[in-house]
Amino acid sequence: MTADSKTLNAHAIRADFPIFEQLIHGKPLAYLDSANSSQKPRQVIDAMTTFYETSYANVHRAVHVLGERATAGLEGAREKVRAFINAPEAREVVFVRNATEGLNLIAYAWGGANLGPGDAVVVTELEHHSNFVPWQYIAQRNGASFLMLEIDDNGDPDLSQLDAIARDHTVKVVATNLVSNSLGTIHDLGPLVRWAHEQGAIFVCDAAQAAPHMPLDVQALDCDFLAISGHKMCGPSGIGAVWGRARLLEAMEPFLLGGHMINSVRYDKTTWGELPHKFEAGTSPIVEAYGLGVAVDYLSAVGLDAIEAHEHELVAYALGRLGEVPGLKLYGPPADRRAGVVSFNVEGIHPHDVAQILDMQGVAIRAGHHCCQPLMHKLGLAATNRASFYLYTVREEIDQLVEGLHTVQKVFA
Ligand code: C6P
Repeated sequence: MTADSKTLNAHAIRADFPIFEQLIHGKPLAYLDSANSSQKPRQVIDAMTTFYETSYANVHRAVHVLGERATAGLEGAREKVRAFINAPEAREVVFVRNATEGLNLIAYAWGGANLGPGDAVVVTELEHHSNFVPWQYIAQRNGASFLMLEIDDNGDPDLSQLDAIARDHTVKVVATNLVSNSLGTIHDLGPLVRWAHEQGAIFVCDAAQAAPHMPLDVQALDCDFLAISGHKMCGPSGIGAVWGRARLLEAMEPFLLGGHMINSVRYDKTTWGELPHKFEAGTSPIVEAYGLGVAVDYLSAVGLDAIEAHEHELVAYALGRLGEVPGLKLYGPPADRRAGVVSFNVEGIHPHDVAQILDMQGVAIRAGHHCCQPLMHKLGLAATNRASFYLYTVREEIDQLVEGLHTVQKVFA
């Protein structure tokens, strides 16, 4: 498989993922919960084990050979993430635990210092709580307004509200996701980014669901900050990254304080280290970052274009097959406008019951509000079922889901 391939062979890719070598409740595993967290290829698992066995030590503070190897592993991963998102400089890539921590870093360190009365933060009704609650909290704490763009009948943020917002507020932050985790919508962020910059605002992109599934380019997006999570893109848990423009990061105060992030510490004054260290207090998630770098290599070798095309194809197939299930309601846009996410409800059956009976048949989906309570509120729902796909997902798993849903309906008949 090369990065030039337009298609991928999901059955062949699947063989890289040891998790599929088992039966769940005596059935083949249909893992349709990748938007929650992805499975890991042997390449990542083995590379991390080898790193622990041959190269592990703390980073940036040891002169011995293991310290040098570990530091090279961590910094090599930073460069891989830089290239993956086409960031100008590796020092603009800050390692964090996950997208949530990354978005908190931006909200606290940038928002905390730059928001005040008369200012506004604009998010959308489609945000995950991780790109909603930190902004709501910081805006309210600083006396700024927190505004939410409602969605229109197509499920897209309604941009007709922008003029009124610009008239009444000084907009300082616009923060949205690129791919919705609940509906799978791939947003055309261009108009909103341009509007944000016309207002003199920064644009914060939550790319937690985009990074695993499509090519990312922070320069083409023209965003100012972007956050990703490693565990959703074949990497380990406990590692994510924030990218920010160097001039913004340099002007910001740190988020967490302590070891490693300083330049000098005296009784009366402490000065901060250079980027990215200013934002990486304490011992880094060393092997996790290294593993994320290997995951980036893995995804790049398959090709993000190929992954995106594979997911569009799976979503189209899933929407067709799920349409055959009586009493099933689907949410979200057409297949060509969404990543590998299908949200649905089965008439008269609580999503948690659906998910539990599917689990007995080896089918793993997520049921709940998906950390998107404002969106659920708009849709008038407490929860949905959500099946989500990735590069290792095959049509047979979707067939298993559909069969499972027929069983769910029989159980509840
Ligand atoms: N969404 C889902 O099942 P963390 O938990 O920090 O790695 O990612 C947070 C996050 C931020 N933004 C979006 C768009 C997300 O989808 C998520 C995580 C998971 O949809 C867990 S709630």
